[in-house]
Amino acid sequence: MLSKIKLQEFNEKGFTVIKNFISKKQIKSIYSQIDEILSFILRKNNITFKISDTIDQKYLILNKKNPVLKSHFYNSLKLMDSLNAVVFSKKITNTMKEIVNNKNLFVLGQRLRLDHKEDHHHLPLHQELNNISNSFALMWCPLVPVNKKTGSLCLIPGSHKYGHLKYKQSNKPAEHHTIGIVEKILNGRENENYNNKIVKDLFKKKNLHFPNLNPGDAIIFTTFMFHGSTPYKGKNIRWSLLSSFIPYDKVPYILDHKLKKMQISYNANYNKINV
Ligand SMILES: O=C(O)CCC(=O)C(=O)O
Ligand SMILES: [Fe+2]
Repeated sequence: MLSKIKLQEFNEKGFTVIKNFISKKQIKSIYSQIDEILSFILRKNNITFKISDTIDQKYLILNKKNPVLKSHFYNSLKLMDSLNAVVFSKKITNTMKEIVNNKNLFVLGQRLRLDHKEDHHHLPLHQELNNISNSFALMWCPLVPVNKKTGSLCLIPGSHKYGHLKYKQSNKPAEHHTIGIVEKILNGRENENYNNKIVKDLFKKKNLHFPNLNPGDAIIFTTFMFHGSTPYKGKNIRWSLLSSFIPYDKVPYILDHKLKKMQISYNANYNKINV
């Protein structure tokens, strides 16, 4: 059972942290599957590696020797039964049911993200658009320790209360934004007209919250919560597990025969969607 305090926190701040949401054993099962798949790809392609190499080393070797196959591997990670077993575990689904207050969930977008020095990824601040609903919860669970220093997901607590905010570039995927970049905001280098006064006031260094998480601790946040990330500065790879948990009765597509796509477009007015 999730405590009342956590639920209250989720509703008030737009997010909550659950320590040890994923167990050491579950993390191990994911890593061991990754290890086997990576070793298989390297062996089959005659790419030299040592059995004693860590999975991070194996991944970086593949990245260097065959970036295309690295991408194929990356795209396949979400299919791993170990990852899906964790996402669909009773503990996780039951907790997410409490959080979104519905016993009947759709689960979408379960995947692993990898961030490391040679593949400098980070996401500018954004709300979670282009999903199948405007009312759901997301889980972000690092499999390595993360904090402000290592680089991490960060959030703007309470920002969900404004609902959907349209601003410059909000009509495209966050990975294509050239604004709302967390590092720039932290260093006072983003002097941008976001074309929205509320957003301008929100995207400030003082509003950014970086969680301090151990492997398996999860941060769970809601659709309109502004969040982004900074590049990983740790030695190896930041592996993180993500998934969306959607109450089935908040999905316009299942009720509106005129809708051609399940995903809600970036241009939609998310505040007017009333399912
Ligand atoms: O892991 C990250 O950098 C953030 C992920 C995220 O917000 C997303 O995929 O929408
Ligand atoms: Fe996101």
